[in-house]
Amino acid sequence: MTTSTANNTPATTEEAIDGALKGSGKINVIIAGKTGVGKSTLINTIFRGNLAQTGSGRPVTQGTEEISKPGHPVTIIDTKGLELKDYDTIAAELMDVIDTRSHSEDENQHIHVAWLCIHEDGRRVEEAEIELCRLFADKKIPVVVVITKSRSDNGFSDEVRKTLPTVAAVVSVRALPEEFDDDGDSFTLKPKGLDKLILETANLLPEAKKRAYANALSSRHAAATRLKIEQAEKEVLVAATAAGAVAAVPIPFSDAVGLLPIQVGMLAKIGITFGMEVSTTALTTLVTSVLGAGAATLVGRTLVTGLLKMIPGAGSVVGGTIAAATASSLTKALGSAYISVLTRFIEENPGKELEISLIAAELKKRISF
Ligand SMILES: Nc1nc2c(ncn2[C@@H]2O[C@H](COP(=O)(O)OP(=O)(O)OP(=O)(O)O)[C@@H](O)[C@H]2O)c(=O)[nH]1
Ligand SMILES: [Mg+2]
Repeated sequence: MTTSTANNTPATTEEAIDGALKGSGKINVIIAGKTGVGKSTLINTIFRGNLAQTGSGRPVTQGTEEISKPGHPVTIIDTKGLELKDYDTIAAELMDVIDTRSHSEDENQHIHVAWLCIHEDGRRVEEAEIELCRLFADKKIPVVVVITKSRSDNGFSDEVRKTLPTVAAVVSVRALPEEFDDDGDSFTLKPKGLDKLILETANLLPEAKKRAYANALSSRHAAATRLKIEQAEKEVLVAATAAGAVAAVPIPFSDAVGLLPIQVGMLAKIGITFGMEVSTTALTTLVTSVLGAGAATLVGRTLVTGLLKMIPGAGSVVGGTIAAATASSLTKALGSAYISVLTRFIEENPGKELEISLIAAELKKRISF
């Protein structure tokens, strides 16, 4: 009960939080395209935290800059100079960056996907863009072509698909609303294609990166919310199964606190998918705000009592033993309650940072302990 089991069940709350952090990993995205096509705007729209504006940019080579932010799992490799005369030098440098990263034993260094941005108004795929796609294909980096500032496609995306047959997807987007005034009649074109870009990119990422990706996405997009919920539900299933395994031999009620590290890990992982800052401090705050500072002992027991109230017929367990099915359902109940509180928060506050104390208070209300 108090030691880690072979299936990596955490033994302490610290271990649980650490596991949630380490298991999330990093995602590295190359974004390439001519100056002014809308790369930075796209990054700030798709990802949380105004990444391109507030993240620190580190020049890596003449043509590339790495943008990252503490507690944010995405690093952007922003590539400039696609239109410049010395494109060849810049492309060669970019390939060096890719090679160095892909040879690293740390998978968190690898490039996971590339977005090649082409301005719709240009209506043409340049030689440099064709060449870059060929290089990405050689390096086995999946590519999404993003046709930016889109107003009317008029067959351009089909042409792009034909010209760049190796790319995984072509998505037309409008990252910002556009207002027109036509002889006094004003109308607005709303942003478009962003949900599609989010989902196409999700399809290209390995399963192990889905939690990090869900974290990185801004909750202002419906597709992001959907991915966050889907991923959080997976975390709940895994935790419920682990709790069931711990209680495979019915455990005395007083030992139910042994389930706590599993539930702490689950809360942390759900918090990450919904966009919590990915750091030990932030996740510890998240957990203690729900469970209290002495989470591992007394409060844990109160939590179990509170959760048991949520399961019809389980009240009789108090004082007796907790069976696998009960351990599993109370973990599920806690997870579902947390997902529903978080979902409500992001739906009411799209694109905003999570307010942990508010969310914790709401969860406490629901599980009534
Ligand atoms: N109308 C409209 N304007 C956009 C859109 N996306 C970006 N812009 C504007 O285009 C200009 C350039 O956008 P950026 O995001 O800075 O372009 P960039 O590719 O990062 O440019 P560099 O960093 O210089 O290479 C800005 O004025 C944006 O506001 C869009 O979807 N629609
Ligand atoms: Mg930029």
